[in-house]
Amino acid sequence: MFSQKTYNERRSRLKREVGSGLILLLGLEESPINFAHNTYPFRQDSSFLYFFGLNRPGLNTIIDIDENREILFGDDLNEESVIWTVPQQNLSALGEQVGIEDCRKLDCLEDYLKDHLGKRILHFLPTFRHDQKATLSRLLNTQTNNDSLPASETLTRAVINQRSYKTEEEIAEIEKAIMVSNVIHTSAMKISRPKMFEYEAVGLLEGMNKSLNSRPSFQTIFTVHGEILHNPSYDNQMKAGDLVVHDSGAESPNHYAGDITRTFPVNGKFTDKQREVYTIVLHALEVAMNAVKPGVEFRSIHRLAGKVILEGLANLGIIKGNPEEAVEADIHTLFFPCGLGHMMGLDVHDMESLGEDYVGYNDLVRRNPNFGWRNLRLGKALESGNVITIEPGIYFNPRLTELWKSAGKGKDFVNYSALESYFDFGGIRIEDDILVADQGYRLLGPAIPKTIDEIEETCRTE
Ligand SMILES: [Mn+2]
Repeated sequence: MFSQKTYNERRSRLKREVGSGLILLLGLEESPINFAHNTYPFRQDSSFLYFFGLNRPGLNTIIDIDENREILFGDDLNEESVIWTVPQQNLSALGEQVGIEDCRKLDCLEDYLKDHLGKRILHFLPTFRHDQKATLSRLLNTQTNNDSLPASETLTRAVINQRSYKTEEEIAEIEKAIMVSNVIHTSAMKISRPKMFEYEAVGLLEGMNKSLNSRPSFQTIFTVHGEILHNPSYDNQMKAGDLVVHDSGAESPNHYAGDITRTFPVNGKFTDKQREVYTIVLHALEVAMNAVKPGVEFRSIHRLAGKVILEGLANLGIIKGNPEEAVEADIHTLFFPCGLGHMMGLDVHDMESLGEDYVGYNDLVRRNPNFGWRNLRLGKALESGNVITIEPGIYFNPRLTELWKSAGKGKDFVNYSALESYFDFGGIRIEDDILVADQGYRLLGPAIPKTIDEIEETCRTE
């Protein structure tokens, strides 16, 4: 946990920005897998962590701006708990750690709301879990079903506005997470070999994550079919000549995320064809990073990366015509149908539960609804203090290619017969995490092997 001062300052600022009313900030409950007492590992809501720091289920809070009061609601463990759990701090001790003096039993929250609802503005954030929606629904004493509950736009925007700019202590946390990623990614390169199954590698790598007192910040992607962007299975047997796309992250002790992708050859040596495509993606990453500075719209950097990718593919004979015109015609989306990056912080896709468009877009920059572009989570101008990922890729997806070809899409720019020889290639993505700084960017965490030479060298050494 950070110091009490950090949480006090964060809440003070929130109160100033929201102005008046009551803020109801719900913590999360345990989430059952197959029966009530067999639960997923607990992880607190990120906005709750941001303002209250407490990673424990069964807590809710009220920030009463008008009466300048902050209340933590929760229950102390009962006597029988001595059988089941280790001693835990009681509620008032928890509150004290994060600067809250007023601590009350959980069921007092309902009474507090009853006394104040109707007379005051109530602010709450969008919910993303059914149990949260149900709790909110019960607390508001409404029959309205789930999604129609109106979250407070004022509060949502205020929270996003605070969480979008990272302080030095937050950046230090993110860098701790990337230190773990460094160990995991270099280990992945060393341990992977032909005949090994993907799940064998993933098991070792996630175990390594745990052994460093950390945990994955999202579900690991580790696949020889990198052309499928969210490939959730690890059933393939790796073979010589395959490329592995390994996209994973760790969560720091204070719950900040890292998100790193590396692509490497299973047998430790890139083929000429793989080197050619890898070089394009790495170049796109470098060009994109060098374009980062405050005031630059991220959508323009995404477009720039798309252009670099098409120029590279033109050199390989896959693209014909002018790359500038090709990118204007959205041809890059055939190879790069996802976004160049996203905000990162307490969530790997930071604040996504609060609404992607609030986080990544504004009145000046609206989301482009076209294929590929609509998956870009961040489009607006970057600002100093933002932490973002940069993750260009080239994906040779045979099914997508067939769809385009049969629809006659992109025929003026795509040499489909040349492209067919890449149908067994897979995909390549390279991803780093950066801080937008006053003059440009700062690479976060240690330098993780990234060039062809560095990767082959890492694969070679034990
Ligand atoms: Mn990412």
